Amino acid sequence: MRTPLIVGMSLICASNVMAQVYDIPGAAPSIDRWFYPFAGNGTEVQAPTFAALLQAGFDDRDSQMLLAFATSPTVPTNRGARRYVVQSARVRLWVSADLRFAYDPSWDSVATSFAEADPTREPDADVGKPVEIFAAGWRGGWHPMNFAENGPFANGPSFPPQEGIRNAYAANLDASGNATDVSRHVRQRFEATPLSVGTCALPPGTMVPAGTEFVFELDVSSPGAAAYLGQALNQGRVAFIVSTLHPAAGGPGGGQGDPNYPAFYTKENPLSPVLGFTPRLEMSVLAYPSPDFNGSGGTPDDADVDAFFSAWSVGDESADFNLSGGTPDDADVDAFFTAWALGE
Ligand SMILES: [Ca+2]
Ligand SMILES: [Ca+2]
Ligand SMILES: [Ca+2]
Ligand SMILES: [Ca+2]
Repeated sequence: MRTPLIVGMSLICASNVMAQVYDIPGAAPSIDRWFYPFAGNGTEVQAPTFAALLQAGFDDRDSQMLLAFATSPTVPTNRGARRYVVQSARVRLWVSADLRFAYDPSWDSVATSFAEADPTREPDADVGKPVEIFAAGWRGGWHPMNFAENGPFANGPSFPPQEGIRNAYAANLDASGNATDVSRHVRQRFEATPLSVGTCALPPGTMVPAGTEFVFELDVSSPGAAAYLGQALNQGRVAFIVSTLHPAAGGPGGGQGDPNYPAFYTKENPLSPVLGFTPRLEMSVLAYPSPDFNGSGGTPDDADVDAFFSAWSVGDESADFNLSGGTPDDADVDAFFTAWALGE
């Protein structure tokens, strides 16, 4: 009866490939969407970001850019959200509109965006507003895996305009990676915490020309970001929102007058492939083995313990559960049972 044993071992190896760092060298987005009540269906050639500060009926962060990137199959899925450690992650975007905003490389407090007459308003210490990237939060039954690039801005009508209805939103994260909508944080008077403030090669305060590259080096070390990214990698798609608090010129909701806010190339822009301006994600991920050791899916159970010890007892590298290298030892048993008891 050797054959079943061989089959069993191959399953073990298939579900627990050796300790590995996976690199996403520069993925194009599956979604780059101007996320705005009156925008189109995801095929726009640029995505503007602007604010409708304190304007009833509109979110403060009125016009956002939704980005989603497939991380699978480059990074294997279903190891369990806690089994991924993102070592680095950055997003690159290119400015599509010429000389419309000044470069601000640092975070600004929400109090700098309060009304002029508000006694709690704080002066902005540096010229301009930062370009920020946030985790994406979701409502209306949507999530990164079921939302298409032409998915609905809101589940109900977008007109007349309403606050707080967008299906994807710029989010703060708690320590478990849970999202809170920051789209109205100016009127709700709390700070928004992006994953990164975009930087470029210009001196601070400079008006930004079209074609300027913005790099967002994501904070991957905070517990909330680590949890958020782990959940995304476990499923196979990660989503972000790019947002700024540049007030739109013109009437409520923006869109009139001379624009003074950023806009970014999308993958649909005919110039993006020519000039290399397609948005991209670069990510390096350490993926630990899963306590679902036999790859059966579902909650790890006794069969996974058996499968682990079958590999461990013969010194198989798949049982190096803590990725320390060398022959699997007692520390790997501890690491396995710690993950097994957590159910992931
Ligand atoms: Ca698009
Ligand atoms: Ca500023
Ligand atoms: Ca299993
Ligand atoms: Ca080890």
